[in-house]
Amino acid sequence: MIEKKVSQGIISTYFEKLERNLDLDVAIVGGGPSGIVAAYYLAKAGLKVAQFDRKLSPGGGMWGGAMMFNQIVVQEEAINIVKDFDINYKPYGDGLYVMDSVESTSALLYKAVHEGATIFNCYSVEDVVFKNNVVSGVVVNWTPVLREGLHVDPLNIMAKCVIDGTGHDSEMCKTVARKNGIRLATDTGAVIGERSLDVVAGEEEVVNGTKEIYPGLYVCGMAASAVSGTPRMGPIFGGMLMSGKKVAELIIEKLK
Ligand code: 48F
Repeated sequence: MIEKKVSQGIISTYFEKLERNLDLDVAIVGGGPSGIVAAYYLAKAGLKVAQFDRKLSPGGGMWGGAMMFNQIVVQEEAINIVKDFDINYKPYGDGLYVMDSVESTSALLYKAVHEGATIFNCYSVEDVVFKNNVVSGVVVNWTPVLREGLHVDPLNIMAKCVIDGTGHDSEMCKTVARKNGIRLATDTGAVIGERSLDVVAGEEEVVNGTKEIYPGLYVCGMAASAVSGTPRMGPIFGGMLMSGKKVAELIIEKLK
């Protein structure tokens, strides 16, 4: 009965994959470009890493380029990362390069999973596990359960480190600060909120702001800008890639 075998194949391997990922080195919340880059380098270093995105198609804001013109721009400093992912790029002058956003996003996703990271799509992270004042895991539920407002309890996934890669909303940082009355490693102790657009400052400061923002909780990408109150930068993606690589390096150093 091939019909039964097809279903069995999916169910048994899916639950084996889920069980294997109940205890992680790193849980990444959000499947945007910075988080995917982090997943790739963490997996490459041999760490057990899973990434959770609430959407059917992870990739965050990279698919659509700018205003759905599906090209993106990357600066010279990030080209080594682009090469690690085998993405085609064209020089455009002034130290800038252009890339196809669909090729770029799919390459990031493919290489991260191929390197050993697991991506769970349609998962919303609704909270963290908070033990002895350390962020120690994530609390997950199906996105459709949350959208429908169904009264269904979530599951817990333990992790030595959690990365907030949720983009402009910096959801994990906000949740941890609000629910536990703690101070984050920002100037005010709270999520400051991103500032208006400035490409040069935004790109530099998103990398500077990529850090352990609270014990066990790291922040990368636009979430790092939002938390530390630095400018947005628009559809230039070098800072996102460099932020993802930096957060991976910080965690590899910590867990070594
Ligand atoms: O915003 P997003 O693309 O993350 P990023 O890595 O990159 C930002 C750029 O795309 C762009 C930019 C570049 O200059 O400014 O905006 O910071 O992707 C964030 C992902 O996180 C998912 C969301 O679906 C998106 O794919 N996400 C957000 N909150 C949750 C979540 C959550 N609570 N649980 C699961 N996924």
